[in-house]
Amino acid sequence: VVDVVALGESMVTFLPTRPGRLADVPSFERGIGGAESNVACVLAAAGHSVRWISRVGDDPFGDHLVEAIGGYGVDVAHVRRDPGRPTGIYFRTAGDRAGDDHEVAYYRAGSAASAMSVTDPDPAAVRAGRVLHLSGITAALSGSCQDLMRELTARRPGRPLVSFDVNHRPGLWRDQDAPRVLRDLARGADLVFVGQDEAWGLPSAEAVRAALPEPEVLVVKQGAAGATVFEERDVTFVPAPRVDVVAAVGAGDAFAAGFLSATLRGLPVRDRLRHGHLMAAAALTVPGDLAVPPAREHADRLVALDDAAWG
Ligand code: KDG
Repeated sequence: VVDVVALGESMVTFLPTRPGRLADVPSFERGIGGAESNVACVLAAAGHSVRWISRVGDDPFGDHLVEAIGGYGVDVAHVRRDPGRPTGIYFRTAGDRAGDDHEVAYYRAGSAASAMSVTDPDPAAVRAGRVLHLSGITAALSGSCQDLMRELTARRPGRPLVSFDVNHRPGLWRDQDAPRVLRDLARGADLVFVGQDEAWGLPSAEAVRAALPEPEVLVVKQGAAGATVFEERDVTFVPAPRVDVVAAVGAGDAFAAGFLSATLRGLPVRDRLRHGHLMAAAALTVPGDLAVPPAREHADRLVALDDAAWG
């Protein structure tokens, strides 16, 4: 049994080599992106056994994703190659310091991953972890992917702990009611991550909890301020460290990985949040979607700093 299975589409990412509008940028640097594989890579770097499940094209970008994600120590044996559909790619700018105005251009419609369904990938491989990590992005990829997400978030006896990051990406949802679909999926999960800015227009973390009472653990991320965890009767807010943001993309994934890692290690709620913030800080301070996170011993020392250091 692996610690975590993460399922979702990954893409080769192209980052501009200088600032400006996508329309003007003359050259790009290659990276890797994909919310769920970002989580998988950070967890593997933190010493967990992790499997990434997906589909990629039988093409050079598919080769690159499998090699790069496998290079983090993630098990990629269950990534299927599709000779008839391409690997998705995307281009993006870094945006302003908060990452708010970054431009994204996806080339992923009809991708190999969009053909995922309730029977492909192998259902047994998907349920083989202690934790199954999913995100709302998958539900936007195709009808068959949305069916798969409904199946994986259905409450059934013996399923792994289902972790769900809402990850509302407005550019992927055409005429569908994304907020409703995402809220329905979140209801079926055991652990939910949601940013206050994507939380159905609700004004506070408490309002989000009132609207989403089902998950055992609900984490509401409040941007640069910090994050609040709701579990049973307990409510815990932990501030985030102040960092100079280079690019915000990928910070939510890193946060989820830090929180999940600390959860798997049975750490108290304050430390689970601090591990999330630390991993997010590592991702916020690099241009790419994925940063090399601090090693576990190093992260533990930073988490143990006194409250004054944590603000
Ligand atoms: O969370 C970061 C992801 O958004 C990025 O890596 C790409 O998965 C991605 C997406 O669909 O936007």
